[in-house]
Amino acid sequence: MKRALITGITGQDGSYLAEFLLSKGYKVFGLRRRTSTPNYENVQQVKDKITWISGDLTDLASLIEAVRISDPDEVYNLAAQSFVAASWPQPLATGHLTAISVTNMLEAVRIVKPSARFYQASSSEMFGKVVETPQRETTPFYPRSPYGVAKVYGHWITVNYRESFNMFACSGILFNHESPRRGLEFVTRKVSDGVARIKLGLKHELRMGNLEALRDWGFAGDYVKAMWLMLQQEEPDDYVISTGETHSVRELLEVAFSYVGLDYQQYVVIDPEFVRPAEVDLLLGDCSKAKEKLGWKLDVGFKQLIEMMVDEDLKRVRAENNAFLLVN
Ligand code: NDP
Ligand code: GDR
Repeated sequence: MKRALITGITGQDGSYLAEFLLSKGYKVFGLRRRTSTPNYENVQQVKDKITWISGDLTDLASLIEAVRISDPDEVYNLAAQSFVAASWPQPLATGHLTAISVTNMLEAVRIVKPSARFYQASSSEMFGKVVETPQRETTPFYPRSPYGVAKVYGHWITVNYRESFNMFACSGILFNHESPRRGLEFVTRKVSDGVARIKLGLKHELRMGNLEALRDWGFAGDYVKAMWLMLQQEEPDDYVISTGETHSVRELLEVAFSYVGLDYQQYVVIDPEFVRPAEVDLLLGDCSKAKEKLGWKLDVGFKQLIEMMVDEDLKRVRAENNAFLLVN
């Protein structure tokens, strides 16, 4: 039975990856940090099948212990401060968590189990103010936020450990991917949750930032399969994972609101609070390398993804509201 250690397992990607690896017969170990209120929402269905290890990205001793306990064949390093907008007010925490902690994890693997295969969650945010379109593995980086800068460090330190210590270390340059488990502050989920609340009469406006930003949005459930495929190859390498389509935030609003029979223009208010100090205007990935070498493909398209998220939020908000009405 193969053994995998996942950091960031309580997040969106970690939860889909855990389910996927369990379905493949893996023994899954999940690193969990101490929080005042435990947060298992995303992993509810598989919580009891995961072997939990207490640890924090910033605490090398705990990561060494996590690798020792799990004795992994594969390590998926997904944990990070992952919200771009939060990286301006918290640049140093973002640097510690999203950049330096990658070295902590690589060191833990190098010291305890250097033969383990390592996946680093790199990001299309590294392309930032894009130098070419579409973006591919060879496109130079030009990050536009403290988050993007931190991810560039994480990417290069992963490449460096591969080249310095001959470790099987891969970096997946993933473009935006979403799901009903996406954090509520990210734009797709903010919109699907907002649409559900407006449709149910619980909210009357949705305050947004830059509607012209263009993103290449895919489904998280498809993207975690690419992570696994990267670690099954003969040689470690880096891959872009994307849909090859780009859509604006405005289009996202149109699709989500019209799905429930509403016109977004009657509800959306532009609020400078959600406009970023520096924006990534356009992302569009070319994932032909992943398609050819990994045989990776995506199943869920943009419209289907957004409608799935609206459906799930309608169900959840309706149930929460009914429960509230019953109690009060
Ligand atoms: P989430 O924000 O949903 O999950 C982040 C995870 O990191 C959570 O499990 C969180 O734990 C954990 N974490 C944060 N800080 C620490 C810490 N100090 N110690 C241990 N764990 C910690 O992110 P996603 O699932 O969306 O993304 C996964 C990774 O992929 C991230 O590195 C992200 O930057 C990267 N990425 C994501 C993309 C996307 O579109 N989703 C695209 C490209 C890259 P807790 O639950 O306790 O907060
Ligand atoms: P992003 O995702 O920054 O691309 O990073 P996010 O969904 O936060 O923003 C996408 C685009 O939407 C614009 N936008 C708004 N964004 C938010 N969150 N809220 C708003 O109200 C709003 N209005 C407009 C943003 O300006 C931006 O252009 C995500 C994260 O998952 C990263 O961890 C990951 O690395 C990248 O995707 C790839």
